[in-house]
Amino acid sequence: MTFRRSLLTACATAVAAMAFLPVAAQAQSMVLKAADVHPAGYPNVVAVENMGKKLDAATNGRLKIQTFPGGVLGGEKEMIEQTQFGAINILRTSLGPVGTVVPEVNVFNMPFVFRSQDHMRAVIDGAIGDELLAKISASPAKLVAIGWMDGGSRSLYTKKPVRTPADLKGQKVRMMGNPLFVDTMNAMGGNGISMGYGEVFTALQTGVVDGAENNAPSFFTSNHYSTGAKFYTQTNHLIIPELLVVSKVTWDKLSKDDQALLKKFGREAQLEQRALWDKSVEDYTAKLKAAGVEFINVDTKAFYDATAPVRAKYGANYADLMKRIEAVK
Ligand code: GTR
Repeated sequence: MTFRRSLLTACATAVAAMAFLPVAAQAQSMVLKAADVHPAGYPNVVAVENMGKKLDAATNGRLKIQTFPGGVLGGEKEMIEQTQFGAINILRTSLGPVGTVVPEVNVFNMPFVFRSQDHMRAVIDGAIGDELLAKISASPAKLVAIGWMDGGSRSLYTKKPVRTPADLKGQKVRMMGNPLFVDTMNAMGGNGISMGYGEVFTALQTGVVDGAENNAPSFFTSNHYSTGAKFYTQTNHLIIPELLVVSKVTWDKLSKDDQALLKKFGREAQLEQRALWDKSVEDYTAKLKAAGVEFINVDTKAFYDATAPVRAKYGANYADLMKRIEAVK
């Protein structure tokens, strides 16, 4: 073979090899769409915005994040679906509705599974938290989980004061989209009604529901307190972490280095959100009180006992995991 011919053959082989290179090996320029149901300024949204700034700087503008806050791309159920298809690239969502596509995460979604917010944090910061992120990513749900976020603890707000499970009788209470939560409210004494976050304000206003449940920052920023649902019973029945996920469709288009950057900045966003979160719980608690919301302290044991069947039902296949969670100090 002449020198020229061997050179040509070498070039042709290289071109052919390049044609078969997975797309992921090429450096992509992308504006990643990041969605959240919460408004601009909410801790989760701010943390993802800052993640975008770091990504932009680290890739010289090749990768950017454009945030779509305030639920403009839909409710969480719809946004999860859009993320699975790659129409949304990055999603910050409660773990609640993720339980419908990755059933294993429902262990974290069960009422009173965590003793306190500190207990929940110790679990997500440790081995169990890492394992669960890996399980979500390895599941067929097409979501790559890159970090946790705090969702505080959820308590009940209603138009009539509630002190015991009996007070919830006949009250329709909005819950997040996952049958587990409807079961939880029914076990607590009320009638659980599942609907998207964006529909709750009107449902409260028109009396389609009598109450809902959430943490203080969500209760305030959603304006739900202004619908007459001003009795905030401190049941703390759900302490659900939130999740930052990347669409698997998007993930597979990124190089290994870009994936590593997203993971790194995702973890940093988790820590930043936590610091912002604690401050926002304080601020919004004060704002709710100033707006006339009545905080009602209750003995949560009655609600804990009432929800035992829900933990039994959804925890049945995960007895070991539940024991490990309980053992975390
Ligand atoms: C919030 C949570 C949101 C959303 C919302 C809801 O606490 O941060 O992701 O799940 O609750 O009740 O739908």
